[in-house]
Amino acid sequence: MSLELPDLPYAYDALTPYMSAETLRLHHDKHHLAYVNNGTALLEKSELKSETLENIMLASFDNGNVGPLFNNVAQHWNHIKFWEWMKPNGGGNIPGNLEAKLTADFGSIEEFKTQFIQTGVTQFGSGWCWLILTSSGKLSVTNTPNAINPIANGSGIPILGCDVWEHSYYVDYRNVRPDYVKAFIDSMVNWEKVAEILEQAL
Ligand code: MN3
Repeated sequence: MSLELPDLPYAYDALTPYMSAETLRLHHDKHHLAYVNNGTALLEKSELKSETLENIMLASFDNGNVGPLFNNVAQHWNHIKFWEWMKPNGGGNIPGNLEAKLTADFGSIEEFKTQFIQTGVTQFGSGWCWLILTSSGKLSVTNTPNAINPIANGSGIPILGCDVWEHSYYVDYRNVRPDYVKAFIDSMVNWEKVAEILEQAL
């Protein structure tokens, strides 16, 4: 598996005013590229280099005792998905099947959003917050530190994820992480993509 930086699926200024072109240039062209370059250099020396991205994450997770190979490869996976989980004019209407499942498992869309934002805000330090499909077939929200994701720790299938590292919001929101996660869920999420991932997971 060679690691390649994907193009952003939209223009750098496509998510304004919720996420600026400056943030996307730094985040995609510098941070994501660094994970690709560092992961590539580490994979060259690894016996895992011909494995799939998911297998490399699983094999290098080591029960949470993660090293540089896991961190860079998992961050590569996390960011490929993160770019796809957003779109211009995002947020808004949630497709019927996903809306019904969220309502069934959280009680209401508002309750889901409240829990997702709270889960993002309470991740101490760098990390991610997630909507996952658990092994019991229910949607749930969870957070993870640093590069760890639900595939690696086995908590569920990631349906949606939000990067809550400071590099994701500090240019636009400074220290106010709650406003960023709220803007993500209300105005940036590509719900059609999320619904598609849920259908595949079910
Ligand atoms: Mn990031």
